[in-house]
Amino acid sequence: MPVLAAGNGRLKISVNEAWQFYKGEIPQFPAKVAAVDWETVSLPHTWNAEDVMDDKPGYYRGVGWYRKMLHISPSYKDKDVFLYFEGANQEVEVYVNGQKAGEHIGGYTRFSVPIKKYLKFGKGEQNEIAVKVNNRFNEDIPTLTADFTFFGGIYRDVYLVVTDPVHIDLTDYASSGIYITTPEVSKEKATVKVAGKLVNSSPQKRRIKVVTTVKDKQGKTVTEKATVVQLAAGTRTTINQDLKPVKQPNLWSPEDPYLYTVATTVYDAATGKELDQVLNPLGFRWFRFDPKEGFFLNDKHYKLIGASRHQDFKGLGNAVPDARQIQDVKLLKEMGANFLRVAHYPQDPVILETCDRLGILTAVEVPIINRITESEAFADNSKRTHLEMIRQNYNHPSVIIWAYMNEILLRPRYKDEPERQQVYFHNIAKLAQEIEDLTRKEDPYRYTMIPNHGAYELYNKVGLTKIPMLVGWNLYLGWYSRSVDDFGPFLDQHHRDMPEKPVLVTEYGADADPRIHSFTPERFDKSEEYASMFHEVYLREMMKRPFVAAGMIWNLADFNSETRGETMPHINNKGVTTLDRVPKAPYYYYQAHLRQDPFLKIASRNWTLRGGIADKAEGTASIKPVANGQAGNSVSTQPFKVYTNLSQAELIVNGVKLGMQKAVGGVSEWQVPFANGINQIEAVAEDAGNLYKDFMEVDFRLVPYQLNANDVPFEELNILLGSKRMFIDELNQQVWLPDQAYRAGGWGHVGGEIFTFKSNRQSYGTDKSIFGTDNDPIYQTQQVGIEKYKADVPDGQYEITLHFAELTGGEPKEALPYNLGGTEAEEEKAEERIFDVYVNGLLVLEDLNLAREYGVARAVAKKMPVTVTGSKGLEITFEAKKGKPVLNGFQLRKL
Ligand code: GCB
Ligand code: CA
Repeated sequence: MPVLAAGNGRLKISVNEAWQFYKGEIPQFPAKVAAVDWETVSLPHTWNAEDVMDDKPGYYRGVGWYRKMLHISPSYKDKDVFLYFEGANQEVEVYVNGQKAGEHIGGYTRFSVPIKKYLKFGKGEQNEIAVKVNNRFNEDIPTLTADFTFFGGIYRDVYLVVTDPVHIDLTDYASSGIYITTPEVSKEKATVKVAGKLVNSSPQKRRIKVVTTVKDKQGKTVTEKATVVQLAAGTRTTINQDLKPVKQPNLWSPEDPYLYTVATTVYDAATGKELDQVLNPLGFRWFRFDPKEGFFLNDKHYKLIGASRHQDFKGLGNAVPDARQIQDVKLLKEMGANFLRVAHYPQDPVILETCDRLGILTAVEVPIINRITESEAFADNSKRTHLEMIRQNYNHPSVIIWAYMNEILLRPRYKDEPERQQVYFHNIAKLAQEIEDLTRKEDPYRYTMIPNHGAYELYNKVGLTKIPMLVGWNLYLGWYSRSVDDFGPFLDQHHRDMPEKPVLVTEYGADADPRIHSFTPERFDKSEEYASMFHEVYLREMMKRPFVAAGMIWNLADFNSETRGETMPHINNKGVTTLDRVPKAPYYYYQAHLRQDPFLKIASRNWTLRGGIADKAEGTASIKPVANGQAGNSVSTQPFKVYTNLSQAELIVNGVKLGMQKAVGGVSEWQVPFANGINQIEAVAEDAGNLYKDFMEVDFRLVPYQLNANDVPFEELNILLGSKRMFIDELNQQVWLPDQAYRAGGWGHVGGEIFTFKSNRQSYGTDKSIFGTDNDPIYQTQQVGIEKYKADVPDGQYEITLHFAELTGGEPKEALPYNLGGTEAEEEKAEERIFDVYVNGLLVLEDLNLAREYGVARAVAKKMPVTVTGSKGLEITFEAKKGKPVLNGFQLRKL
């Protein structure tokens, strides 16, 4: 299909509206369709937008039918007619008026179905289009397993295409039918070659003229070639055209993504009538990867820094409108990136179109992930999808790499049968070699790549670092394993062992749940602060090493992964933006490093609701901020970061200057005294006489250091037990703080220890998602063996809420398609516990057995009013009957 608009002689128009949809089989199709309980939907559409987010494991993977009546103009009787699908996941059959017109396998590539011979052209006559789509697991179709959700449906646009019987082929793997190459490009000149596939479906032989015109941005023709060919009736042919070189071409680059347009027009040679036209983009550039020095485009060195992107969006699944997808590429460009890894599968055509326009270089790949099936059908489906990918995207100047096989040795099959495993490895290498050979033959002008996970020896042993031209490593040192300090040495080892092999960091990232923060960030705590640290280190280490050609953040945005539990069930939180593309701090960090224009942003500028305990030394703070017009001098001092590419920045908090701080590695940091209520924070930097500013308001919930102090009005306390992280509950506008050991005048636990997850799956607290709440982090940590919880509140009326969840035991989880550090998952043992809870001596919960009464991993919140008298404060006592008592969360509210 034309990547740009269709020209004269060809009609291409979307048919997205008013499809009827039915989730399920229609066993007697085409009979009985009328009896089906259809609902009306519009494309793009998925049937999994909701069930992937509910508490029940799994989601519908099976058949869905779509049906639509289409009136076809009688004037198309002498034309060819096609349905063109941009993508449907993943096995598709297309029926026209009850007859099967075509089928397609693979959820991420386009396909066109000729439907002419099944159509009725009578005036007012309706044609029934029915499409059966199936997203079941099929062992012969990649992807078999992966860390993302396989949404079913016709989730991209569908078009009706009408052409003259003589036309440029749109059934050559659904490509545009035109393949443009630029074998030699320099500043002085560029050669252009075009291979065009032509069809004559008419019963007569035809003489046609094919004119290829290259136009610059202004529409001026810079080179042109006409070829006259004879097309026998009912045949196809390929023509090859060598165009006169373009002198002094405008080169395509990230700074100046200059695009030419190639129009291929087919005329009737005798009458001169235009029969068909297809437009394609053309960018002149040359490039190479050097194993020592990295990547060069047009002889200029570029460190390729960017991200991978999944195609889903909050609430929409994978059925995302074009305009929303284009925004993602803009988001990447605004980050200052110059690279997009289109992972793990080819995406909507607008993605590469936008990369061409914005100057983002790309790698595109087929979704062969984690494992293969050693069947011929699997190999055939893999290769065909790969071929579709190449042909459909052949003319995009933004594409420089074709990739395949992501982390194919992640927990390889047959781990207990070494000999069988060798055969499996051999079959993987064989398939890789076949795809490699196919790619080099199809497209000798681009690079090939396999992205591996960090099992360095294994990939070398199986040969997967030798077969492709480029080696990609997906590295999570400091996340799934070891420490961020091991990242640099890993790269150095690659370079020592394979000095001739260019290396790209095809993935790296750390989860950040934007609701979680910590000033003592740790691996797996999901705090924005840990992720920031991770990205700061990784970018620095890659920048230091010229041999590292590229780094691709995993991921541009959070994305759906149905099997995931953890703090935000079903979502992988490694995005530098959220599921609806709100930037997290690392996004701004990249802006500070990658953007050329003066840049300054508050790192956690979207963390607007915060809280903390008043500093101990009351009244001695050097400044006295005023919040809400109410004077007070108690503050909570917390670290605060600004990202900038200027040399220094200043911070002004509630009108008080906190001084200049030098930016070290793009980071300026202060200790900010937050007052209770609204705090105004302004960051300012100066460059060449211009001021650059960022501003935010922080709504700060100050908690008194002493509960009986009157410098801070006490309202509520929300405490996470067994946790060093904070949790922001936006809905309830509550800030949850980490627990502390009890201290007099304050609050805290007495006895017990932090819950540790006894599984080889890795997690901060449990990785189980918690039923009955969206605030999973409140329940995912706990104090085990707790004896008391105390709060030295003054006499008065309070409400307390005790939060519990049983974190041990439950259904064993199957090995999940992620967690690169771990081996096969195993379940930790269920612990039996029965305990009593007393509040100021009154038995409030007797024989509490969480597992028995509520089941494993279910949120239990017990709320009760309490009157405190006699200056005794509040004391909650836990008495074990069996096993160890636990407490996950504690809330205290003044009535
Ligand atoms: C990987 C995979 C990617 C996962 C990612 C993760 O290495 O290639 O599909 O989403 O790790 O977050 O675990
Ligand atoms: Ca589209």
